[in-house]
Amino acid sequence: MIKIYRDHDDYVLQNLNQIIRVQGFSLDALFQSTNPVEYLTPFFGSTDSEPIQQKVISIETPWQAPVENQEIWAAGVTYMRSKSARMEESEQSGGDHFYDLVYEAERPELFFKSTGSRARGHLSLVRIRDDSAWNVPEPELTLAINSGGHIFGYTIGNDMSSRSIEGENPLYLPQAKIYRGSCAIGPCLVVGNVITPESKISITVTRQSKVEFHGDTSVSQLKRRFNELADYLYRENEFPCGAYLMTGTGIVPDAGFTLQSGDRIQIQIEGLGVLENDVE
Ligand code: DO4
Ligand code: MG
Repeated sequence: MIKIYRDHDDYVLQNLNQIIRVQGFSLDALFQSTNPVEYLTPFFGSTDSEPIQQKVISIETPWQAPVENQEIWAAGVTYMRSKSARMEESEQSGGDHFYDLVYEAERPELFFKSTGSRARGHLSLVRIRDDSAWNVPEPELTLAINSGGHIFGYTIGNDMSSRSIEGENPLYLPQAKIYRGSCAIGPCLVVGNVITPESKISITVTRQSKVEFHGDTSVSQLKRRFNELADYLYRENEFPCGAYLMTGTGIVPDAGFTLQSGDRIQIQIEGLGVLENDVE
């Protein structure tokens, strides 16, 4: 397992206790490689690599989102909890039936979420829309898929969402999902098979030092297989620099909860670390 952290234009790679700052590394090249581990291994023996201390990698270190020219997409209604929450929020608009249908359908819901330049990294700010009254974070296991459609790694994604806009009309989904500061990715890209059905996903929202919301789930609750989601994304499409695909949320706070400015969001996925962002 190799972890890749992005520090402006530099990259820090970690393989167990070996941590190096590397020159000439490109995420685009990694996502274009047919064998990502083979692409990464020579960096650990290279004279251009500078060994650095373990303490550089701590939860207090800000990192940029590990994204270059990868598009970031998302899957929806892949957990029972997401289906039931969406059906509740859209009952009045008559949109509830669509969520029921897509949960059972062979074709998953997939939507465009962000470009790399718009994505926020670990310890940067995420936003809620000024014209939205009901807002939530969505903690999502995120797949790294190479240009050939092969899943080779994982990261943590936060699919920030407006539930009021989404609930008003399902056709407003892009406005509920895609706005400035609506996507966070990080803290790093993990290359390797680190995720199992037992992997736990959890989220804590802290407001003025008090836990306002906590929830958890596990990957076993995901209704779809990773390859099924990746295959649908790549069907009739091409991703010359690969793509990230958020796999949907299995944790949705009850209707009384909405995010506020100043809230701290911590998303933890076993094997991947913690992605922390405050709300602007
Ligand atoms: O259909 C609406 C969005 C669903 C979503 O983002 C999720 O289930 O995570
Ligand atoms: Mg989502």
